[in-house]
This record gives sequence, C-alpha cells and structure tokens, in this order.
Amino acid sequence: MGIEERLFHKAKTVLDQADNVVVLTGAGISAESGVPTFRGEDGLWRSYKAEELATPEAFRRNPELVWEWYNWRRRLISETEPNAGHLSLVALERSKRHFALVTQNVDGLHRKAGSLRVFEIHGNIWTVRCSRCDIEMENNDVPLSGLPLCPACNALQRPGVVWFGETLPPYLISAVFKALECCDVFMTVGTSGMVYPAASFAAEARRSGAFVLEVNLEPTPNSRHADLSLFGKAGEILPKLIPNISGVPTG
Ligand code: BV8
Ligand code: ZN
Repeated sequence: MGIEERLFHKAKTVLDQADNVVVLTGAGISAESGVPTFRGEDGLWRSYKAEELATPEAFRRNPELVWEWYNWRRRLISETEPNAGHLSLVALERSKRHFALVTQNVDGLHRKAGSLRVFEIHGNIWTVRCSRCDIEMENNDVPLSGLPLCPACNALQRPGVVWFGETLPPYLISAVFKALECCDVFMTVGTSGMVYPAASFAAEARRSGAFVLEVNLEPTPNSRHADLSLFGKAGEILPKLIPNISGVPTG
C-alpha cells in the first residue's frame, strides 16, 4: 500500500471510529458547485477588496455598491446546487451520535444538501438585517428590487452576514468552542485558515486532544495543527472517506 493509500486508510479508520465529530468548512467545499472562493485565482476578493465591501464602514459609505456585490453573489449562488462534498457531510452527520458542522460559508448550500446540525458562524446570504433595529428576515429575491428597507422602522436593511471587524454571535462562538472541547475528530474542509476566529479552531481542537484531519486543495496555516492532511478536491475525497451508509441521494 503506497503512502497516499496508507494516509487515506488511516483517515477513514479514524473517522469511522469517531463518536463525536466537528467539521469546519470554508469556501473550498462550495467551489465544485461553482461558487467562487475568496482567495483562489477565481477569488471573489480579486475583483473586489474585502475592506471595500465586506465591512460596516463600506456599507455606511456606499450601500449601493455593497448591495450590488451581494446581488451578484446571490444570483450566482441561487443557480448552484450542493455537490458530492456537501452530501457526504450529510451522510456523516446521520452516522454520528455527536456531530456539528461549523461553516464559514454564507451560501446556505449545507442546509440545501440536508445538513441539520449546522452553525453558520458568518451568517447567511439569504438573510437581511435592519441596520437600525436589527430585525432579521429571510429574503430570497434575486435580484433585490432596489435597496431593501426594514418593514418595521423603514431603515436600510443590510446582508445578514458577519463582516470583517464585526464580532461573531457570542452564543454561536461559545457553542463552537464547547463542541471543540469534546470532539474526537475535528475535520477542516476547503478553508485557507486565514480568517479568525475560525482560523484558531484547529489548534483549539488539537489542544483538547482531538485528531485533526485537513481536506484541502493545498497546504494552509491549519496544516501544522493537522495530524493528517489529504490534499485534493473535497468533492472527490469526502465521498471516498465517508461511506454513504444513510443512503443520502447523491443528486
Ligand atoms: C472578529 C462573511 C473580533 C461575509 C466573512 C489580525 C490577526 C487576527 C485576526 C484579525 C487581524 N485583523 C483583523 C482580524 C480579525 C478578522 C480576520 O481574521 N482578518 C483576517 C483576514 C486576518 N476577523 C474578523 O474580523 C472576524 N471578526 O474577529 O471579531 C475582532 C474584531 C475586530 C478586530 C479584531 C477582532 C469576522 C470575520 C468574518 C468575515 N466574514 N464572510 C461574506 O461572505 O460576504 S469571511 C470570508 O472568508 C468567508 O466567510 C470565507 O468563508 C472566509 C474564510 O475564507 P475561506 O472560507 O477559507 O475561503 P478561501 O477562499 O480563503 O479558501 C478556500 C480554500 O479552499 C483554499 O485553501 C483552497 O485551496 C481550497 N479549495 C478550493 N477549491 C477546493 C478547495 N479545497 C477542497 N476542494 C476544492 N474543490
Ligand atoms: Zn428596522
């Protein structure tokens, strides 16, 4: 058995035997669905700069531009479907007593695939939130007709996502850190390990004694905390790692 196969077999055995699994996903798991990642060659940030768009200051300065960017992403995401990587994580969730899927993605594709125990720590692009009274609601219009206004106080609504410089919902973060404390296996899938606090989860899980498994196209800052890294496409690796025992329709 070659080294690759041995590593793969080890990863599969560890995942099979785990009773409590936490998975962190990033933009890379949605890449094969056609959603551009943030920092790859087709990266979202290439055409735009994060500080220009995904910040509260940018929204205050130019809400039209920020909504134009989100409308473009909403349209693009509305035409995508979950891929084999998303579906494999549904099968994994159904096969484990204790399971949490923590995603940095705002595209909603994990829920669309059938995942239930999902923490969307950076929010969801299909949610809009009032910039004054914080009331949140779902809005699936593609595109939004003009700048959306709050039905309660008529102020401007913003995308229901967490921008740079904004803190993540505290209840979500404490739930994630509790999950990291008790998991046997922590798997990262398709994340560059650049954005905090998600970028600190692998080290945290390792400190708590979990086996850390990385699935990504290339090495990342998470790699040094990983017991084992499998480099390749999530949509190809995950279906081989996770037997579809629960008969999740593979689309
Ligand atoms: C916060 C929602 C408290 C919006 C996003 C200095 C040091 C440490 C921290 C900071 C610092 N300066 C500022 C900070 C804090 C900042 C931060 O981390 N900045 C970074 C850039 C240094 N973080 C914050 O502000 C967070 N809040 O910390 O609050 C605070 C406040 C102020 C100051 C300090 C602390 C809030 C962060 C949330 C930002 N919102 N998204 C939206 O989406 O519109 S972040 C955005 O990046 C997305 O959520 C995205 O998911 C996320 C992370 O990127 P990735 O998912 O990893 O995607 P990326 O493209 O980078 O990588 C994809 C990977 O997949 C690649 O490795 C690629 O190889 C791989 N891949 C590609 N295809 C495939 C694949 N793998 C497998 N298969 C494939 N097919
Ligand atoms: Zn309002």
